[in-house]
Amino acid sequence: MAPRTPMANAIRALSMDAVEQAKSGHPGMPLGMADAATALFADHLRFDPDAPDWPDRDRFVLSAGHGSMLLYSLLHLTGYDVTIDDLRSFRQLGSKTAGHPEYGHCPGVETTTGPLGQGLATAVGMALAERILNARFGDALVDHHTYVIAGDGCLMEGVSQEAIDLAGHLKLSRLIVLHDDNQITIDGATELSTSIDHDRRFQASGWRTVTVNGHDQAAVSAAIAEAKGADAPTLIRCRTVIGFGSPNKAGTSGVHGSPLGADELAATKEALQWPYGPFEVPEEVRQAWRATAARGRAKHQGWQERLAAAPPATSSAFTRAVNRSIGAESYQALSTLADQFAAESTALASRQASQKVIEALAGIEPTLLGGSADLSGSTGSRASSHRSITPGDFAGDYVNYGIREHGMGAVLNGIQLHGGFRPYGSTFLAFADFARPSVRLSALMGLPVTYVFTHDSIGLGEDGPTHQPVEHLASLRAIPQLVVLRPADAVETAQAWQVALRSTGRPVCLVLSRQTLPALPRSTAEFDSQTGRGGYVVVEPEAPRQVTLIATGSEVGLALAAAEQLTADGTPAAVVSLPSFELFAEQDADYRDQVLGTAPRVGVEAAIGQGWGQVLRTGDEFVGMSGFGASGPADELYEHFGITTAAVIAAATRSIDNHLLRLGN
Ligand SMILES: Cc1ncc(C[n+]2csc(CCOP(=O)(O)OP(=O)(O)O)c2C)c(N)n1
Ligand SMILES: [Mg+2]
Repeated sequence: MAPRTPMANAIRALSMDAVEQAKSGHPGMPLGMADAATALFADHLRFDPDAPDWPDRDRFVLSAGHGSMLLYSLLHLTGYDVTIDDLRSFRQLGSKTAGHPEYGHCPGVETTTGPLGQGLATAVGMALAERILNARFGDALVDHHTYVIAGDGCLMEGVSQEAIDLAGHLKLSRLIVLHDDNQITIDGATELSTSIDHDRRFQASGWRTVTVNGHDQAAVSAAIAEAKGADAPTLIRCRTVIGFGSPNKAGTSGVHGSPLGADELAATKEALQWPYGPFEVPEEVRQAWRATAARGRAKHQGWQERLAAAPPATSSAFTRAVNRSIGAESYQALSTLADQFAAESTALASRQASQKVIEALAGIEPTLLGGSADLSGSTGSRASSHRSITPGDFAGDYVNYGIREHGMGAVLNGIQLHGGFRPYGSTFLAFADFARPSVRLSALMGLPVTYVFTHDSIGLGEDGPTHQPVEHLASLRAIPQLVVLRPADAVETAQAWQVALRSTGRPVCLVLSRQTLPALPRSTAEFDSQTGRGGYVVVEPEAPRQVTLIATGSEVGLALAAAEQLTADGTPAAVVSLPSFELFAEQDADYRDQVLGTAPRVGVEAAIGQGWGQVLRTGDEFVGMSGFGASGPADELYEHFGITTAAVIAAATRSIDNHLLRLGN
């Protein structure tokens, strides 16, 4: 037995035991990758279990998240705060050791994984952030690698190609991916559904590739050593046997995702020459594992000394970056801009107002890292001072993500998780669907990533229904822990950016118009009584309200026109702007009641009505879309789909009648 085999077998045994105890989980992957992971952690990975958040640690991402017990075993054995009891409570409610690794639940888990491919793409963001931060602060403070274990499934998912292409193009040479090349997925052999040549695929994308026996720790270690000095990212194909050691299940999909069962577990331990009981690890193996942390601890100490010796301006800028702090001057610039928009009654498309915000922030907010999925101009996401990151040159502050929305979202998450930046990325709202799995993970992980989604309705006009979002607002609002903002004018847009920058624990989507929006009637911009509240009264008639018109974004202007006429014709109407359902829902009931009033209501939004039940009651009316849009000039589309002043007035009358009828009954 090679000297390190017992270390790998400790991972195997703990993983099998935990899955058995939980009566659920995935033993195949930890059994198969235990050797490769041992080579990585014991020989290369730079970590300090006492400082899981040390900024210059290597990052390790288990993209094949179903193999979570591999990671939990490693964290336990190397000395993180993951106890044997934590392993015993694998997959139980409230435990650190969730079914799939969850960011924020367990020290040493760098990102939430489980949706295949997502971890790999997130790791590309980490590797990118490392290089950009290195360009700013130098090798003394930022000089680490990003390692990934990815399975066949990760490499099949489309997002992997988006991420691989970007990583190869940018020459993220500090990214090293270990492929658990076992040629098995759940349905059976990979040949059921793929015959891809990964070497040629990765090489064509600008990567180095090497194939090793994944059960030969020395070979894996040598491949990693070589990859660390390379000038391109490396794929190490570790040829492995899924369920390695299991006499009857190794090499089959049967070992992928169910407990081995008592008999097979015993037979496997015997085959591995592991004569120990459940969750038992002999002391010499424990010691060997704990010793692996020494290298990282020493590196951490050296790094702390270098940080302490750095010039104060450098260390404070570095600390600010890793804390992802937004400077006071940025908030100041935002409120100055909002004041100016209010004073000048600026009429702008909200995408243009957003561009002005970005222009104002780009020069003064070093943590802000811009980018777009090839729609920089149309979404207004790029400032004149922005400089693109280019292959091998990371001294910029703007990422050209290419037409890769899903990958962009994952990379945004990776950048945010890495630390050093507050990233935003832009595309059209209709293509938010392409980014959705990443947006969902931003929300699940509570990452304050900013998504800039423009061209937010039929108001984009001629590009037609493929590009006109209809259900997207509702579907984004359905994601928990995500703030969606659809500002109605330039002031609200600046304030929406303020929400984004202030956010610490959740992502923000800015939903912006292509078409010009008139300024709402107001004399001042006050974040705390306007967008900061999620919803507020824009116009209150002098006489008591007989109807309340509630709208978002471009439709607030429509509601204002309708209210003016209604009030003039003897039906006093109030207008409420509701840029964010989520923020509004968080206000106290008194405030919400005061804003919404008791009068009959009409909701107006050029989108489907799903979700409006939060503010509309039985008898209230909704003016919006009930199907897909169409290609044509925007004004004609609003007419065609009946989202007009006249329609809102008619809906107001209906709403009043409905409520009268209900009272009469
Ligand atoms: C996006 C996504 N689709 C489907 C799944 C369900 N799933 C989990 S593991 C798996 C098979 C993965 O195969 P592979 O990566 O080769 O893992 P192995 O069986 O070798 O451990 C599937 C389909 C998932 N987790 N994520
Ligand atoms: Mg596989």
